[in-house]
Amino acid sequence: MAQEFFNHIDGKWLVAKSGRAFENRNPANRDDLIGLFPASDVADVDAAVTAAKKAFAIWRLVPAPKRGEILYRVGELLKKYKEELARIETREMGKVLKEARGDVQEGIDCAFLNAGEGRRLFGETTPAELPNKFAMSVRAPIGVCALITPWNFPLAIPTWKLFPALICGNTVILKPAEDTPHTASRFVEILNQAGVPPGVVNLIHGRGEEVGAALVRHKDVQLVSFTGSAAVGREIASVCGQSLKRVSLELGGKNAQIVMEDADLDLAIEGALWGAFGTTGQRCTATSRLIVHRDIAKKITDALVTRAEQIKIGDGLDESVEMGPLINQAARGKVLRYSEIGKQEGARLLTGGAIHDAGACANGYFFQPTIFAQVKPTMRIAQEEIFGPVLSIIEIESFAEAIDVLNGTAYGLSSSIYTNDVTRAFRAMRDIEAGITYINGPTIGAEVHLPFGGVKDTGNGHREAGTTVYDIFTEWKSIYVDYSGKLQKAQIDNAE
Ligand code: UN1
Repeated sequence: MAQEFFNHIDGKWLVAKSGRAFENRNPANRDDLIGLFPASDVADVDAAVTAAKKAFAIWRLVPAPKRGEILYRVGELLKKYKEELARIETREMGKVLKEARGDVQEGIDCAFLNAGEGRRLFGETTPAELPNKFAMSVRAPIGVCALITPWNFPLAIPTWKLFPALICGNTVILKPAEDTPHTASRFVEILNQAGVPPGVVNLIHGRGEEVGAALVRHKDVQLVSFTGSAAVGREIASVCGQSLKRVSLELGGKNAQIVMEDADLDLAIEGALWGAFGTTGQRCTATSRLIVHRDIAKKITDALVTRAEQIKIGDGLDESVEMGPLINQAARGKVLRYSEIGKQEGARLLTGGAIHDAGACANGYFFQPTIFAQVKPTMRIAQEEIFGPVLSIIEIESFAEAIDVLNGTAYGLSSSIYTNDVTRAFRAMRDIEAGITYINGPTIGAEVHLPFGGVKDTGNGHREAGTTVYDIFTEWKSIYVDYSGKLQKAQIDNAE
């Protein structure tokens, strides 16, 4: 019998009201059934929103430092269960254990960062323009927040959204991706253990088309925070636009690493391998384009191909494995399609480009590390998000051309340049159109205390993490206190 998992509404673990359930299987081995999860619909969403709305009336009045104390306990428990959580993640998502531990660590970092914010959440006090008058701004919670999270960081991304939402006094409905519901269930158990009161965090499993759509349309949901594809992001934004709901979107990327001829080439090669093939290329921040000066292109390309072919592919639970599977059949189909498109467009396939189903990998969604050379910046493989282990190498002749090529896509999340020329480094920091720029580091590896997000089609202007995330999860309220005892008219009584 498969293990059964539940929704969490108002402190209770419940099956879907319809009684339906869906299967969650290991992408490294389809025969491994992880469990059955509720296939929820609008009725379950309604119940969760009602619970979150009721809990908000109480939670918003709990002093933020007290809310922070709960988050400190959550951080301690995430530390305690780090290994268990990492193994759950690897089994349902496929990333190798070392990376799954990193994903959990990002959640731990996020817990402590937000716990501390419970004693800050600073506003401003300012002088007033009239005598005997006081002015300040404070942050106020928004209400019920829908958090719709992806499968590629099954713990870290829910924590990026949920901890700031809670510390600011909001209540939430978490809707995790259908491919990684187990990590989310275990996470919510831990939140309960830490003392999060009933109704403050509700968990609803199910499909985006049902649960996500119902959340986005619900009149009592005040905010939607979504990480996923640009196509779905556009749909969510247009629905939220109709009801003027606040919406924060973290969407795709087509991130590039530039390597100039003056760079430390060994370092650049290490960076490109990690950026392109880490997490099987399934990060929004993954390195998908390598923009290389033509004088060093051959050396870099040869080394990358040799190294890519040595990457050990397999089940991420095996500590010696370096690259796990793709998340599901559809994802692998997409990566295979793009490999075909690259060939048809005239790029040169140097290695990979095919499914990997040898030996123990026969039952999973594995794909070979893939490298294309002679890629033109306008080709589809250089423009569209693939979300897999595919690297396109583009040669350039100058620094200016490198920046133009890097900026020449619809997205702008992460970016990187390898150079030892300080002038080029500073110009890149200024001229690259992206939310994140690394100098002499790969495009992946953002830390939780700096803003995370991007420009252009990567989002709608918000930044998660850092201190900027609190602008997503609060309303600013300006407060004036007049203690003059008389009517004072701003802009009029104090005019010249
Ligand atoms: C993502 O892929 O959506 O910067 C998040 C990084 C990680 C987070 C990635 N810390 O690669």
